[in-house]
Amino acid sequence: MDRCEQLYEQAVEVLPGGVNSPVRAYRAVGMAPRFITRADGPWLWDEDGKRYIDYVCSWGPMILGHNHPVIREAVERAVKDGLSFGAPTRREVEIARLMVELVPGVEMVRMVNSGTEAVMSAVRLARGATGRDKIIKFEGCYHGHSDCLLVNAGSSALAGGHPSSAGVPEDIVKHTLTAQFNDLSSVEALLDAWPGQVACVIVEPVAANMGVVNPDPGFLEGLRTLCDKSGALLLFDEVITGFRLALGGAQEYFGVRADLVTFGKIIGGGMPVGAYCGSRALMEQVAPCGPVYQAGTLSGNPVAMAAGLAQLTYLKEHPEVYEDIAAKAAWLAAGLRKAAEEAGVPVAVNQIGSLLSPFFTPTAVTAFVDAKGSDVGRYARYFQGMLAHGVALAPAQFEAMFVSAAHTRAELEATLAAARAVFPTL
Ligand code: KE4
Repeated sequence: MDRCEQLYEQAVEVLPGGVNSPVRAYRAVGMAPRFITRADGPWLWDEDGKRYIDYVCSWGPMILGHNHPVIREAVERAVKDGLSFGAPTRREVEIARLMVELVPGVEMVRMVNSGTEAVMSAVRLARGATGRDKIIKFEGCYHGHSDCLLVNAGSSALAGGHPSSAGVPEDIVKHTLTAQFNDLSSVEALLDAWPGQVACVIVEPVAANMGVVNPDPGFLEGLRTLCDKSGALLLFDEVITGFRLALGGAQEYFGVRADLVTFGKIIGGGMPVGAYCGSRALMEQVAPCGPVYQAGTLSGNPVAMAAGLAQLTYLKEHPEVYEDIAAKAAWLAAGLRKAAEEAGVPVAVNQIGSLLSPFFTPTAVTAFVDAKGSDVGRYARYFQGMLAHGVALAPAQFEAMFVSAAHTRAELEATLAAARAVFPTL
């Protein structure tokens, strides 16, 4: 038994599944999880001293790679002034002004402590602003673990066999309507069935929690039109795509404007941060300005703000990062397709910007049904083989791979060499 396995034995005694977030338990890939001791650039090290090329990147925040000096030094400086005050600070104003500058259509920002909290609050605001109860989400999309969004969810809820969670009362779930990603008619049917009752349509502009599935041309534009016609607000959950696809996120990348936008991950630079944003008219309905209540002890935490502000400022000053990481991801995706073809293994690799996902299926993956039909057992064997070759992928099929600015050609080539060795064994 290696040290990770020994530690896991202790962990399961005191933590449900031995983890503080389900996907980390490696249940979808059938092995004991790696316990990480440190990270630097594109690398992780585990308790057994093994080094891995990291494509989880903390599930998205580490767009510049781990332990980036600009972010580390900003945190070190902030810590010296104190960890938390429960009072407004200059940095909260600075990061909010920067997000208003960079994100299309955003006039005001409210900081919270996670993507879940951001989405939960944005849905409450949509309901409060419209006076409507229903929301429309998409099967296989994941928006955090707030009650009304744990319905046909993706990510680890799906991988773990509970896309709709126990403990959520039917009285709450009944207001959450489910459509199909890339199927505008499924959205129109729900809006027609519940005229004047849908507060918002919430979507991951790029579905990244069923694996990566790109929006069909016209899909996001179609959602915009349907929302305008029905009076529902369009809510882009950009916890993954925000500051990842472009500085202005998916709104900039696809040229489609949402009414509300949620963020997490990258805006915290690795610290716990989420945010929901929108027009002044909408956001000034949030307490203390308006009747929609939301609060948080550690919201806008000064150390977390320092990390987030450092990362967003760096990205603004180095926009070339986006072309770099997208090119790296495209090169990797092409290499994976070639390696799988040479091994005679049916693999569909979806890639957009610095996000990519391999699906073990002979078909194209353009909808949730395609992703769900992929061979998750083969993915598990692929994961284990790549890990043995020093490459740490998402420990579940219904996740994304993240490429950072710290991944160099050397790591990408090592990743392809590992894939060429592993594909023929699957
Ligand atoms: P958090 O509460 O985990 O910060 O964010 C929830 C969330 C909201 N919206 C989207 C689009 C998300 O992808 C997430 C969280 N992403 C998962 C990865 N699929 C986080 C990893 C985990 O659950 O451990």
